[in-house]
Amino acid sequence: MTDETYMRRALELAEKGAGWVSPNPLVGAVIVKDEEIIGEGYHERYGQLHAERNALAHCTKSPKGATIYVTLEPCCHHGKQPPCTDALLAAGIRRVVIGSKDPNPLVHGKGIRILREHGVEVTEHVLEKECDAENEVFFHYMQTKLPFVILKYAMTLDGKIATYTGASRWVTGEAARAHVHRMRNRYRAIMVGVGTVLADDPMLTCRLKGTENGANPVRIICDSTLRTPLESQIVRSAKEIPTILATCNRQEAMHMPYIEAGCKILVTPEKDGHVDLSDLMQQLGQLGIDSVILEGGGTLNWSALQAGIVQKVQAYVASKLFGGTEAKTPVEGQGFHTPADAVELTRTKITALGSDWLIEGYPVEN
Ligand code: AOF
Ligand code: ZN
Repeated sequence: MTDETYMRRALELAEKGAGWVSPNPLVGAVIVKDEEIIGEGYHERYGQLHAERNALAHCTKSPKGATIYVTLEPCCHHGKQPPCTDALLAAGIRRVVIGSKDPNPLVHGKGIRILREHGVEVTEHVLEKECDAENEVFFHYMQTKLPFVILKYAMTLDGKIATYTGASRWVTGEAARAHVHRMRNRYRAIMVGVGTVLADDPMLTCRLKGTENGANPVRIICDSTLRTPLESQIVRSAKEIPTILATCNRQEAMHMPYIEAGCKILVTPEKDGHVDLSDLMQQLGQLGIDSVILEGGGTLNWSALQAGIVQKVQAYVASKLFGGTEAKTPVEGQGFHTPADAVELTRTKITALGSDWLIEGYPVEN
């Protein structure tokens, strides 16, 4: 077995924390002695044990002299949990194999240094690209204090998100829709415009199949003038599922009924007659929200692209055609003047989901 093989297992374990550790990183750890895995663990819940301590706790044999594979550099600071470096040294771990360096300034390289100073052999950069990708949200949030925003939409092969009558149930098939719900579990918040609430009265919850238990995302409605109906499903369930209304309306008397219903109100300056999305992202970041799925209509999506807040695009493409000059498309607004002005995506990836496709990519910063 190679270092990569064990690191791949550590990555699989890290993934199990998806949806439960935000805004902390997803971290997995595997302890190996004499070519045998003697302990495994991952960061399971925010505020709880880190991956390394969980793996040590699950060891079936003494970890003295063993090697630990961990997807992220072990921490060396006191946060909600004590330093993992202390636990590794106390357990007599002889070698530490690391995927990503921790971008947290309290750790960043210091964890590695402490281990080496104590005579532990440290191997860095094993499956580093994969480990960095696993924590793309954590890296972005740690470095910018802004949420990682995923622009998500489902469209037909001719680029429509609904028929000309506005009907959108369903554009894609079941496999793609199940994937959407896994994403709602994975990311911390979901954002729509008030138009979507008025048209569809959605719940925006995470509904996973079978026994899988999904965490509901925080729901954010961009509603510059506060038109969200008090009797909408989202407002009526705001005491159970965190809900934020982002508005330019500063009249506190207008806020009161929403606050009484359990909603949180965030006021932003006005930008072209809408909520200022850059300002909103700063406020969400301060609230600890590390990631947002943007399921806007075409107007909100265009504003988000123009504001430069989008880190990733996820387009679900159905193998069908709706046609119609009036049928809505994912990104509306004025649009760019020339092809040279376009938002370009890099590191694109395509995945088959039943008879549909998921196309993902990262906007190139201009
Ligand atoms: C690790 N293993 O499993 C995790 C790490 O408040 P705390 O104590 O949970 O600390 C959170 C920070 O610790 C987080 O920002 C990151 O730097 C590191 N997370 N480190 O070695 C883990 N979850
Ligand atoms: Zn730690």
